Amino acid sequence: MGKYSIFSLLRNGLSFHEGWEKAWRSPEPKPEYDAIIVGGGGHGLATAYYLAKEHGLTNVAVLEKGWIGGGNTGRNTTIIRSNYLWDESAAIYEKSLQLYEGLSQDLNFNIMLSQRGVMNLAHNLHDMRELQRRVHAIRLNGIDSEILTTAQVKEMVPILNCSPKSRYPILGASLQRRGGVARHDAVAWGYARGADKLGVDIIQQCEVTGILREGGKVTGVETTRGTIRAPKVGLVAAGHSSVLAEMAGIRLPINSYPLQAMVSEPVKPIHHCVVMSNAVHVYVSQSDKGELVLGAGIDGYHGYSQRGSLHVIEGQLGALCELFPIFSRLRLMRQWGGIVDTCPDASPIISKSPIDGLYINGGWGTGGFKGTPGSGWTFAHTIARDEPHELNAPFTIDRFTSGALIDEHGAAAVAH
Ligand code: FAD
Ligand code: PYC
Repeated sequence: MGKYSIFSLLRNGLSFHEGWEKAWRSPEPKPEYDAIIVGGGGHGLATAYYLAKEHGLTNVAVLEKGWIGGGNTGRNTTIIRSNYLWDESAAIYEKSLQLYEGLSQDLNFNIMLSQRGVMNLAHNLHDMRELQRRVHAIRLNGIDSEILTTAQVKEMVPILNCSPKSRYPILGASLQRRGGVARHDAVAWGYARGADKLGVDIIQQCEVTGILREGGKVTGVETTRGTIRAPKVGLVAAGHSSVLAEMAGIRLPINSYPLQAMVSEPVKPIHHCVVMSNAVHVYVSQSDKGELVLGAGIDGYHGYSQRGSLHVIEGQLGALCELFPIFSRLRLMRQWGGIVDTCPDASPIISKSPIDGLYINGGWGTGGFKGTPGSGWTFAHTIARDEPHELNAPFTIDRFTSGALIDEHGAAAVAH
């Protein structure tokens, strides 16, 4: 108890936090590990955590070129849900949501999960039919999802402009009540702390610059901190998946785009669920601090900048003010971007590769935060056993040559 008392807080504050126990170590890289994970975002850290926890593989390093969670993990708008069309996607995203539901307890770290509901608006007959078809498919998979009438939408979100005369009339919506938000940094930090405690080395400021191979097998990586050897290497570098794969001579069917978001000044609680509009490319939730968290679609051009274009912001804010006239006088505080790697079918790759011991996880596009626990859990299985779990077996690289695509453009929602 004394450790957490007000006196302890004061003592640590006055001593410039010198006495705090670090949440994870900062070790020097060893010359060799049993497995290396490239990328210290949520997916990479979750993979390392489950490798250690579920498979007893603890001689593992996570190599991160910047700081953990500094990529898309710390830049996303924190929406989680499992309302996908196809059985393959429903299974893996639902596994992820279920892991999220127990994650604070599992990691003993509050990820601030708030299952406040995710609503997708329909503005025309096509939207409505797509949502109805998807809600039926989701329910057949035993996952919660429902269709709302315009009146039910208005009751749940009174500040939405539901007038039939509005520029974007609302014909109805889909709702997943178990969907919501979770604190993105906490997810990365919780997994980092959990993995570190199990013996995983988390090595920041360590960029992978080459992938070592001998006789068709991976043997390690070149980094800005020297050569590190391992018989198993997992690439989990969203935003740079194809750059990393190229180092091993593999060409991925991935396109990289900036995706941006912004927050308003904080206001009193006014918006109690997540509302997304695919057709007009805007979505909004309210953070615990009171800021409105606003997102849009991807930029129109490929790029590796973490900024985004002004015209996307103009379109997004125009749509926001049509849908929520009450927000038109809000001031915006910050805007930023991330780099999203999109696959042609808007589904991820969690797969073995043509090189023995090299595994690839990427292409989560605009929607991988919700997938973080499920991705790490299935990728750890794939790496530890050298074969996919049944949940990620459909998400191979081969599907782009076999034709077994998993088209999720509808469920990928606003951002595609
Ligand atoms: P990252 O967190 O990007 O981790 C990859 C890491 O790899 C980075 O830290 C990077 O520095 C590192 N790396 C790259 N190259 C190297 C190298 N050569 N050597 C070592 N390390 C390297 N998804 C949702 O589900 N819900 C949302 O609401 C949502 N909103 C989004 C909003 C925005 C603005 C953005 C940009 C994305 C959003 N996403 C959302 C998508 C989601 O953020 C990503 O799909 C997800 O975070 C990917 O996680 P990750 O751990 O794979 O990637
Ligand atoms: O996948 O739910 C999502 C999402 C919301 C915003 C960006 N991606």
